Amino acid sequence: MTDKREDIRNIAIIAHVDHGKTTLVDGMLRQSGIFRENEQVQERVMDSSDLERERGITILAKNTAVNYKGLKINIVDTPGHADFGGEVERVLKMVDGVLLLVDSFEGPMPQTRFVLRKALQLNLKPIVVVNKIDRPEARPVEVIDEVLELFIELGADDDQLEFPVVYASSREGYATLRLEDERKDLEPLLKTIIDYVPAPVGDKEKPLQLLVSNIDYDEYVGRIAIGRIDRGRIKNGQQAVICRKNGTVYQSRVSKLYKFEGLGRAESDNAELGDIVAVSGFSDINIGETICDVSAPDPLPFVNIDEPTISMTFGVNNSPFAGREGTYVTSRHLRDRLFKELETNVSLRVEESESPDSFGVSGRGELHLSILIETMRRQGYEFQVSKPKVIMKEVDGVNYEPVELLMIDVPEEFMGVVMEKLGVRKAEMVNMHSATEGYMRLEFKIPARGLIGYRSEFLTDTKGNGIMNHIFHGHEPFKGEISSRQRGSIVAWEDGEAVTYGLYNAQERGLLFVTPGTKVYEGMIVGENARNEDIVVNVCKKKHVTNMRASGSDDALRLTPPKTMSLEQALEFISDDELVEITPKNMRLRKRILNTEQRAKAKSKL
Ligand SMILES: Nc1nc2c(ncn2[C@@H]2O[C@H](COP(=O)(O)OP(=O)(O)OP(=O)(O)O)[C@@H](O)[C@H]2O)c(=O)[nH]1
Ligand SMILES: [Mg+2]
Repeated sequence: MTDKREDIRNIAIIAHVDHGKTTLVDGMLRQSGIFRENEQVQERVMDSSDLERERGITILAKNTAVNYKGLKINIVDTPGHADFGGEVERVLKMVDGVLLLVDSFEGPMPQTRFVLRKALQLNLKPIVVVNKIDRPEARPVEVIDEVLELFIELGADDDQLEFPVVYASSREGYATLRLEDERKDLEPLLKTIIDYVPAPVGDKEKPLQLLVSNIDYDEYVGRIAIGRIDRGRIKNGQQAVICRKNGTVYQSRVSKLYKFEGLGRAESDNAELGDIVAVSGFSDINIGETICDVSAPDPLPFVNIDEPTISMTFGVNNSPFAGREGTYVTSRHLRDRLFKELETNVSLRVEESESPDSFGVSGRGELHLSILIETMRRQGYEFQVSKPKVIMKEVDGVNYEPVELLMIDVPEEFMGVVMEKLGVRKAEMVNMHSATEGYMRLEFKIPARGLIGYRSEFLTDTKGNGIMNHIFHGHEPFKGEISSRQRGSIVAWEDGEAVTYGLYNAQERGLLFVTPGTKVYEGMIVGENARNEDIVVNVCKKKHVTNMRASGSDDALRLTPPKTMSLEQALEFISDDELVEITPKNMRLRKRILNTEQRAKAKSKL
């Protein structure tokens, strides 16, 4: 380690969901002067994909860079949602320090713990940023104590415990070193980064080593590998070898080399130790592989990514409406797409099954999988998926199941109902204390199984006033059966179009999901039965013409507005003998066995 890049700092911004990471990047970009004066720049500009913008969350980690007093700060913005933890794990290999953002009101949350643990394990220098200090309910002094406690709990060494603290408001674009200081701009934060995060060190003169931490795609140049140069230098146009994780090696030419600048990438002729670069020319390069000098193919170790906790099947759509709405509908399409996803989605697993039409897909949570489903749907894929199941593990003949740490903030009045519902789901309270303004903070250990489907119930029970967060805790012996959904499905009797008359009769049984004019098929789920059993209803049934005069027209029949479900809600709703059919235009719920008679027979055999 002879060389040091004093002109560079490489950092990642990590935090719990919504603590203000992407907004902070906005502020840094703005104040570094990369935008023209008066240029209209959208908020959270790094959240660039449609899904990220629609949901207001970061899904993929992304690189950017700002210049500060002649130095370059490479920044990686990371997602805070627990399901995308794999994204954080893989990018931490690119940086020497992290900004750990903590909301000055909420304090450390489950994902704060997860990302801090990962950063400490890699020995990265943390800077604690107490963010959102503009909030009237901010309690920065207590939050720092809580953060310190967390560091100690996670076994931080003395050096790591000496973390600097910066107070900030991402949204207002200022940072200060002391609460009483003037709140002006982000300069104090940038200065702390330069002073505290170590400059990259290594050997500039030794053969090239570049660990690929991210993959991007460009229409013109194809796959782009993104990573940091750990050793040596790279030149545009040079030959290099890729060391794969399976030990094989192949050679190709660097056809384009870029460095990050603001929101974009700038072409560059060469780069060296410490630079974070994007490289094209390697058509099937993957995350975790190392780009090396031809003379010295030495791969670098990649991080161990945590295992998936839930899984579901993705199958070819075999409903009567199959193939009508999608562009990619065959098992070949589905297979290729899923295996392609593995190249960049590092914490995902895909397995073939006994049937060529169905694949097991495992991920880190319901959102991890539902984002994949939503992305594929928008790309023109059509398929069907099963209810997510947790992944069990056998240790010495004993069944172990994933257990999550659940943190809940609720107004006191809702505590009773929350505790009751969680009890049924086999949760065990581990901590409870009162937070500010009549809120209680409750902590539970709960089987991951028990959490599936709980979120929507929780929101209803707390009238939208509760906040819940959970994170993988570990595997524990199976905690016993948890009784599932209390309601059955209302199932369509025949193929056709739902009409007011038929629906009117059906709605007496429960809550409908469809409206007059919706095309349905036998075995499709059109509503939720108030009772714990399925019922078959003919929603296509028209009124007998002869009755016309007696009871007035269809218009007189009032239908309650149908319940519209998000994809996540649909996945939570279905039972094991049901599926969700996904097409670019529609989402339908259905029984696995569509034929009413066959379904009844299958059930009687159970
Ligand atoms: N009051 C206040 N609100 C803020 C501040 N920074 C961010 N917010 C708000 O907090 C919400 C989340 O901000 P983001 O920047 O998307 O948070 P994030 O940490 O990037 O979220 P994920 O990437 O999804 O984990 C947005 O509504 C912001 O407007 C701040 O300094 N003060
Ligand atoms: Mg974000």
